[in-house]
Amino acid sequence: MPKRYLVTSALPYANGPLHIGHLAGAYLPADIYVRYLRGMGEDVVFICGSDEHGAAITIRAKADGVEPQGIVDRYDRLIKETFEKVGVSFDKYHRTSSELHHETAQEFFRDLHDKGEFVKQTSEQYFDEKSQQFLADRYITGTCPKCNHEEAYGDQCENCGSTLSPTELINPKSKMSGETPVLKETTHWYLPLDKYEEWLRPWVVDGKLEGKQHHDPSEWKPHVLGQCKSWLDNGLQARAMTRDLTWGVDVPQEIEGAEGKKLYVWLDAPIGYISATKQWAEENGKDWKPYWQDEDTKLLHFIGKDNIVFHCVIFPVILKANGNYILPDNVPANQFLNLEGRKISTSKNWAIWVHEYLEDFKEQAEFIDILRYYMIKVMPETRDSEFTWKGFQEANNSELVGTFANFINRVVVLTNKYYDGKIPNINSDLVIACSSEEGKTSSFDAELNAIKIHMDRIGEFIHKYDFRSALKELMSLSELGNKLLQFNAPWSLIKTDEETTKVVMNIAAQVVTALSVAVHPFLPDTSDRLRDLLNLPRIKNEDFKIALNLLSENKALISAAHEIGKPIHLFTKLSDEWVAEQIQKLEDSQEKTISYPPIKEEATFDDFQKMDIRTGKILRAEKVKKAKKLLKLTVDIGMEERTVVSGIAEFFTPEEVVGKNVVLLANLAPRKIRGVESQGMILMAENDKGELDFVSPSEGFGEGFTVR
Ligand code: B3M
Ligand code: ZN
Repeated sequence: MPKRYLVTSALPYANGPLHIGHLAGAYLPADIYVRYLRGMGEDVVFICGSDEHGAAITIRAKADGVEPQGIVDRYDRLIKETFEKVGVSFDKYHRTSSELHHETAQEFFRDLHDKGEFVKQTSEQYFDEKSQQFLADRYITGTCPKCNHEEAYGDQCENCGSTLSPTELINPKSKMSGETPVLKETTHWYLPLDKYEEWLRPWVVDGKLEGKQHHDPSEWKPHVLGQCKSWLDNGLQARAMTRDLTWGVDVPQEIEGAEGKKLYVWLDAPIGYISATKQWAEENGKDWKPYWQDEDTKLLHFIGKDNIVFHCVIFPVILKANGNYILPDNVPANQFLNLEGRKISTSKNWAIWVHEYLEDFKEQAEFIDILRYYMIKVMPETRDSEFTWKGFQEANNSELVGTFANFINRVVVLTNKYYDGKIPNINSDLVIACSSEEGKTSSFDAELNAIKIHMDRIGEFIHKYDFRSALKELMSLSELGNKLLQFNAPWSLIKTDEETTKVVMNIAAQVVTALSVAVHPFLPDTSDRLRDLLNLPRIKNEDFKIALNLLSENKALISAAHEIGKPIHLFTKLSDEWVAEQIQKLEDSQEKTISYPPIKEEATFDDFQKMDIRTGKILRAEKVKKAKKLLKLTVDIGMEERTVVSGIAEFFTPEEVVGKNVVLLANLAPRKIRGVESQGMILMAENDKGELDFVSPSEGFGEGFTVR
């Protein structure tokens, strides 16, 4: 048994929001695992954070005309907030742009450098003369030499899947400037991965490290092992651990030739797990070292399948080369989640963005957990899987409403009706009908044992990273409750045998209480609502274990005479129209990919000060003859009236604009437009389709106040 657990989820790139594929891949499974461990009273730390370096971020920043720091600040905040709302319970969500991370990553680099683990090599790489920089693989596109796809990347063709190197591309183009790059010499530090094969192969294939059994390789998912083996079989090669970039962690400056060099993002990002743990320890008065350096720690990386090689080969090599660190016990990577028959695609906007989903349904508390439930149900654990809104509806209607909520509701209703909401006191020797098989008899103790068996099995599946089966087991616990009611029919039994009815209803309440505990790792919010309904405190660490212990001693989870609340709707049905609406929304979003114009050149405060901007109110408006786009407006700016010719006629009629509060650039040089002198300019907001709208101060702020 491990003494403690360190669980990590892949650090999301801070260059865009999270979609459901991310959630199902690396975050939900880890969250269930960790919540379960906490419930069992284990010592566990759950780590994640934003990956704020790498080519994708610089490209995004360039495209938006902003600094990379602006991009990462925006998405770090959004991603962190999304995780919180959807209940992913990291102990620390950190950032790789933090100082602590830069220091930690540099220390690693320095250590490996001083130990002589790197090989310095000079090679020719593509250089963009226009933007004066070397181009990392992802900054170059061109025609794939294998399939002739015209938009292959420098490291990979997404059309045929081949791994490429930038010099293989036909017609290479720089993504920074669009120019054809030239080859230029540059020197980098390489990690000769092949040098480590001697221990790496037995570690991956047999789970053996230095002759000792390190982990059980049969616990690794077949597709993870398969990918690792194929990497090993294809022969490992030296991989550059530095890049010529302007954004990232600096190569420690005292190392000769460090100038202008940054750490390769795949060297720095996994070290982010360590710096995040350090930050967590500092904030909580703990020692981070045992979590990374003590053999008794079980280290687990939850990731998506595109990150397997980095977590199973490159990062372990780095940890082992350092010498002070443990290696992961397992890397339970998931495959990909597709959406309505297509691959999720950020660039094509074929995705369900988690923050948008949360915003759309923020009024209905249960929607967070319906999403969690359905994503666990279709989690791509061993093969690619599929999210459909129809499936989402079915999971909600038949399982969450039909099985889970329905059972709970019946128990709450009957307990209120028969016993004023108080759990009945019972004679536990009485015989009842068994919940598992019609016609068999059972007892209070036997039913508690049946509950425990389900809860134990939930744990066993979770330990095997089989979250889909764990969820099914949870549902069979509700099913047990439904059968208990069905076979004992308390609604008729009460007419002939009140005492036995009490036993049935008491057991039913035990099942509901067990559900409130067992559902917590999967649907934490539902657990909270259920505990509130039962008038029991919300779930804390160790509660899963405490419940198991009580059950094994034939003790009740909820005691006689305890008063529960009135019936509530935990989940409600979703209609076919609702499903159609969601699909429509997805289709519509296809056209809605917004492109933002780049930020203009910097302006000084003095530039801004030159402008005299005032609030005003439109008094009169008329069309300008023979000009489809123009309206002639009379604007009251307090001290005087101005005539302004404005190009808004395509969007507003004269009648509509009279009375509008507007913002006016008042010291713009007057200009004759179609024979009318325009004395200023109304400021309008313009969206990506070129549609205009007024920028309007509130009523009472309308006439002649300054805007600054
Ligand atoms: N940011 C890649 C990804 O999101 C990368 C993971 C880092 S884990 C250390 O797919
Ligand atoms: Zn190709």
